Amino acid sequence: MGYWGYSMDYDHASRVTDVDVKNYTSPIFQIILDADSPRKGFRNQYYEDIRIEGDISGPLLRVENRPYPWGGNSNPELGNSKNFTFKNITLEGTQARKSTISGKDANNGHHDYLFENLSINGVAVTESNKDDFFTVNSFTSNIRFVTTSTETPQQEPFGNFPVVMPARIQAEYYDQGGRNVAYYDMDEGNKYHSTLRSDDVDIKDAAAGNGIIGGNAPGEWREYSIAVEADTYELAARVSCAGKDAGMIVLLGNGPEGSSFETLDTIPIPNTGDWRTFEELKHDGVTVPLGGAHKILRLETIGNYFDIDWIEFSKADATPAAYRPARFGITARTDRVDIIRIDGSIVARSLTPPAALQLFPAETLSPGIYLVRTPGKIHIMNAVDLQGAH
Ligand SMILES: [Ca+2]
Ligand SMILES: [Ca+2]
Ligand SMILES: [Ca+2]
Repeated sequence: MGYWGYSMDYDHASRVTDVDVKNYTSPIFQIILDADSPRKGFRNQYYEDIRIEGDISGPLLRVENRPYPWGGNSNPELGNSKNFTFKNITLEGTQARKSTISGKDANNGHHDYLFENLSINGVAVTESNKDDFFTVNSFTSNIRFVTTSTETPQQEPFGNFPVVMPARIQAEYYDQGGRNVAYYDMDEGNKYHSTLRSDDVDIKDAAAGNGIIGGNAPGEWREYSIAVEADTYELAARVSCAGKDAGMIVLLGNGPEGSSFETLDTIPIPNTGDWRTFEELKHDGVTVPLGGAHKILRLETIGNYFDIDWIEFSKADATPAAYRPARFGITARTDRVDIIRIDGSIVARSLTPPAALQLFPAETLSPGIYLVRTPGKIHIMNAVDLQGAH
């Protein structure tokens, strides 16, 4: 692999990715600019995910402005080469000589070269050890060696455990893992500058630490880890919209990677008159055909923009264990609720009347799994404690 000056266009960007090289002993990346080249310098070249196996008898990279060994102008003036990226390049072996980046003079040099995750013989090449591997002369600038994480971030439930359904899920408590893993948002940063999360999802602050997700552009989505049984549920969503033709789909996939999504419901979202006017939309008879202890719920925008506060799954014959990633993970809505530790001790009990939940004492319900007993039913509750979130 190398540059052959006649065949390269000066301003023709190129991209080479995903290559394995074996038993090749000459320089792998070689750019020699001399007067035989028809253009001046090269630009915008991109190499990614290239693995070279074995020792090489020369340098890994050789970039020079000089007469080509087999001829050419003895005084080449070939302009500046700029903007080369070498990303995830691995030489599984040694180079016999140091790599070189060598310009001719101030007008014929090499600038803006980025080496991201370059590894030579098991050593990551960085700013601190680059001189062990590279010789770079003074007719160059902005030659950088950086390492970044190449691991795909893991998708994790926001509150450490999947939310046990039936429950209400605040829209802003989507999974952790970041862009393209736990959510997709089309523009960087939060355009509403909420402090609830700090990523690209466009969260608005509502009262008392509650978040609203706005800026739901078509195609954007967020995912939520849930535990859910196969059953038929009532689905509710609290939304607002001042536009028209808004909507979302509710999908369920296998977790935690969330593959094999199937659509549970399609929710057209009407104009509610104002972005600050919310309505609770309800859909009966939403069937979850296949349950699981760690499934992925995905909310995806299919129409125009809307705002969403939360989504809730409930069953007509059950009390929703409303999930709030706050001090306690439950809101009781029945005349009788016991919260019980796995060892059987009761930590909280509702009083009748009125139907208020009394905790014993209020601050001792630490994060963990509890059983919630309501008349005729036992539920599992995941209580989480998130610093600062209520
Ligand atoms: Ca955004
Ligand atoms: Ca958005
Ligand atoms: Ca909310």
